[in-house]
Amino acid sequence: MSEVQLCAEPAPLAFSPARAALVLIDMQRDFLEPGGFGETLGNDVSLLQAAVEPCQRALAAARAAGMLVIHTREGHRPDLSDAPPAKVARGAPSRRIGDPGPMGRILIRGEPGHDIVEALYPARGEPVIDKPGKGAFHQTDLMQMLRNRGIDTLFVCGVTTEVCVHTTIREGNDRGFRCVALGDACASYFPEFHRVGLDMIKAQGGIFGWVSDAAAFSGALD
Ligand code: TIU
Repeated sequence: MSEVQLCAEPAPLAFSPARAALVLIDMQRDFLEPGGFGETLGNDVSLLQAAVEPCQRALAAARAAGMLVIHTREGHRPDLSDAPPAKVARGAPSRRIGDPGPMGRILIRGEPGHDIVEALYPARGEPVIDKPGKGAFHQTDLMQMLRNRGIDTLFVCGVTTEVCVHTTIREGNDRGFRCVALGDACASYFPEFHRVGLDMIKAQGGIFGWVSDAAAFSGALD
């Protein structure tokens, strides 16, 4: 497929699907289901469910177009050797990273809660990036993967808009990628942060990216 046009803000964007990747950020049970890390921080996790269907739509379109699809998961080694104490110390004292929860140890790799929700489960061959931080580039091999494939444009979905999605878009923008948030395929525990988070990306002529949605993305690939 040659270049296609995407409706986006602050301006439309032409991209080549062969040089683009769909990046699904942290659609993990620990963030979307009761009992995980998100809830331990005091959040209403049901607010994130709104992003699942638009993510499914974007995922189906990217797969059908043969586009690179990358999934990320936030989490840590079982011995917590990669978890900064300043991060572990946050949240309710009895329910912190590494503590037992209803879906296994909270935000620990290999535990059920750390895995991706069933509706968006990675297909065979789709890379899954395990990241210790909020951004998907920090301490991961994402940059190498994108460089190896000649990727220049990232479509970013997932949770939460103002935390891991934002950090990843900011990191990607600084590394020279054109980053597009698919707004309805992102969600936050704070609807206001979601809205303003998307506004921040596209303000000032698209200061660090573009904002579009799952329908426009799948329509562009049709
Ligand atoms: N708490 C919150 O909003 N987010 C995170 O801790 N991680 C992600 O955004 N994935």
